[in-house]
Amino acid sequence: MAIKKKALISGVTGQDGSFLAELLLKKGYEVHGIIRRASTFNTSRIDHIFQDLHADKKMFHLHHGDLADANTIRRLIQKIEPDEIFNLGAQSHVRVSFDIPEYTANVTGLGTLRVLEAIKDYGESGGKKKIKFYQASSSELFGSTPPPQNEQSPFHPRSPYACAKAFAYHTTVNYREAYGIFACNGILYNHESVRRGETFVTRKITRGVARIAAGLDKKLYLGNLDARRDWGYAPEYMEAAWLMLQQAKPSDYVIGTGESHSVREFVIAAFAAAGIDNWKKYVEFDKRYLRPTEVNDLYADTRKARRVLKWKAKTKFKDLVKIMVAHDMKKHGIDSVKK
Ligand code: NAP
Ligand code: F7E
Repeated sequence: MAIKKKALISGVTGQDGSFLAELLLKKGYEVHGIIRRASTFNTSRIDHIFQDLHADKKMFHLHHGDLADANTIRRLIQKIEPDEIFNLGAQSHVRVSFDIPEYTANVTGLGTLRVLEAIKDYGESGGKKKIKFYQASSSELFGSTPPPQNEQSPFHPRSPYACAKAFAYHTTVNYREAYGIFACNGILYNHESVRRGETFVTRKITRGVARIAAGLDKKLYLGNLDARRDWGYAPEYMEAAWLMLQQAKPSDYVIGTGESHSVREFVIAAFAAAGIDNWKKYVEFDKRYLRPTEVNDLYADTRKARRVLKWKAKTKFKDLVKIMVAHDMKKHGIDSVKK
């Protein structure tokens, strides 16, 4: 019988972590996830996994830990001895990073260094596994670099979040070059789903539209409608993350759809999917949602991912909007989404 691979996921309770856990379990991995202690339940995105597993509960394990706590990270890696580590944990909200820059740098930036140091020490102290490492890098690294961006495009971070991710990106490359660790950066463009956090713009819009359709809200308050993003479907992006660690050599990859749309286009598509005319009647500007420095336009040049990983985004913009609107409408008992 083939030996089961073990994976350790930081950020397992987040959007991506939950999809990645499902994917790896389907592939037969034993999956370990790091969760933060919270005063309320924070496992709603992964609770169903325990129910779905039925008999074999030994395949999915959760451990308390925090990316700010190097001792625990180190201890978990030594105890679990994973084959692959996916570092998805982060303070991941760009707007919030302007309010808590030091915390963001600590978790999103230094957190990556802590995991890599623990991997390095594990190897140097006689650990048997050659642990592979995936870093959740971001298109935010490109910031004001004009699109399309690829693996060679210069970085120009425009937020404390992006600065922290730039530190993490370069640390990942450095540990690969300096210590021979199989470490990859997945430079992922925005990816969304029904599990997207409700304060990111796509989910805020689909949730708001559904609440308006249900008569619960009269207005949706948004910031900059002109920003353009390359929005893809999150489960597909976790397949790309996994593929990176299955290659013969470690490398860095840009992952996106190759198309950009404005926030305004997302709003129009979401109201249309809900069958509501005249979106302008409902959308109000609120300057609280502006950022001191904005990222205007991002879309990916994904030739490398297509060539090496044989990966390509499948879900198109309009379908993504419909998936999210349908889900949020259903919560209020409304079943119809316009074709
Ligand atoms: P998310 O939904 O915000 O999830 C973030 C995860 O990190 C959550 O599980 C969160 O735990 C955990 N976390 C936060 N602070 C932590 C800490 N101090 N120690 C340990 N874990 C901590 O983010 P996501 O959308 O799934 O994104 C996953 C990763 O990809 C992040 O690193 C993000 O920056 C990056 N990324 C995302 C996108 C995107 O479009 N989604 C694009 C590029 C890169 P709680 O549940 O307890 O809060
Ligand atoms: O903003 C504009 C806002 O917060 C998108 C994270 O996953 O993707 C995400 O970062 C755009 C920005 O995502 C509102 O100004 C307008 O231009 O949904 P967002 P993000 O900043 O692109 C990257 C790739 C990551 O790595 C991050 O972790 O939408 N916008 N009005 C608004 N944004 C929000 N949140 N709320 C508004 O009301």
